[in-house]
Amino acid sequence: PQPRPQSRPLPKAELHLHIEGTLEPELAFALAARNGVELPYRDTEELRAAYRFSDLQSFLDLYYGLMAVLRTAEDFTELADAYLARAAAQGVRHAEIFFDPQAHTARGVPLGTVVEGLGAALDRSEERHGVSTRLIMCFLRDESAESALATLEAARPYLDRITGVGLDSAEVGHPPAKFREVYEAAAALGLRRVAHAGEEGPAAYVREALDVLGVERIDHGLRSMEDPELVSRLVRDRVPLTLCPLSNVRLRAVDTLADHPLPSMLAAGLVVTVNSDDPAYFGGYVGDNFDAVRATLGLSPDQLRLLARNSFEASFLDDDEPRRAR
Ligand code: ES4
Ligand code: ZN
Repeated sequence: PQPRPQSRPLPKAELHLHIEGTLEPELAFALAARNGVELPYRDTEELRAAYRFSDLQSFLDLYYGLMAVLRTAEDFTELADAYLARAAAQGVRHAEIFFDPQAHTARGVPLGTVVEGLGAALDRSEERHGVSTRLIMCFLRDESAESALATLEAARPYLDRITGVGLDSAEVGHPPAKFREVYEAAAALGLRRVAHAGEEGPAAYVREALDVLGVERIDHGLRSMEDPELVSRLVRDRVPLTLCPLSNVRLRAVDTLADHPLPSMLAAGLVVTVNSDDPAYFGGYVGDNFDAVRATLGLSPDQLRLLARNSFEASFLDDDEPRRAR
């Protein structure tokens, strides 16, 4: 049965959200027309029909391709503003937003265009949507460590807008340790650190992200469950894991939503949160993810409230900042 959306959604923070993954087919076609970009799809239906992912890589191929429509600062402003409006409607009061600088600079879109464009939407987000924000710059792990370092260097003029760094894209074969140097440099610049790990890659990548990169949060971290000693450590140190249930189903990290380890992760005492990852591609925004796990995994109201509380605890909001929650 379709989950019944909550009439008054739980206030929550979203901590795992790729802004490029909020590009809805309708906006993609509007931007393509405006920018004179030709898309290899006739219309939005044909595009949506192409969302038949078998794994992370087949998703990433489509995702990077569709970004061709994002050209101007205004495009990025519209993209972020549309996300913030949808997120606010689903109870999001705080959003920590990933972006992929290299996916844009590689196509000739300057980093300043991306950051200023996103920044314009973020600057008015509290006023317009009631959502506080942070921006996290992700390095593409299937690109070289040198490219990541150059990206960090290029971001220096914009660091007042950037809270932290992350690591995303194709995981297997690109272990965290490849980025030791760039994470050391990021830490020296006062940036917070997170990384995708244990989505398709093994639990060992989760350990390595903690030990070598010094990350404060793990994005996904699903496969941590294969390593009981690691689970104990994550519980003891209260390392948050930003789970994305609908993403895991679409990218086949789990067979079905009913098989998702979220309940056992909660039972183990892990600080887990629920997030949308790439909502335009994976069938829903963060409230839709909450609705789906509630309906399919039978989470209790207390468990749902715990997930929401975890999201604020795991955020990079300062303790004295208004969190617009409760
Ligand atoms: C991503 Cl689901 C996922 N995993 C890794 N990298 C990504 N970039 C955008 N979505
Ligand atoms: Zn992700």
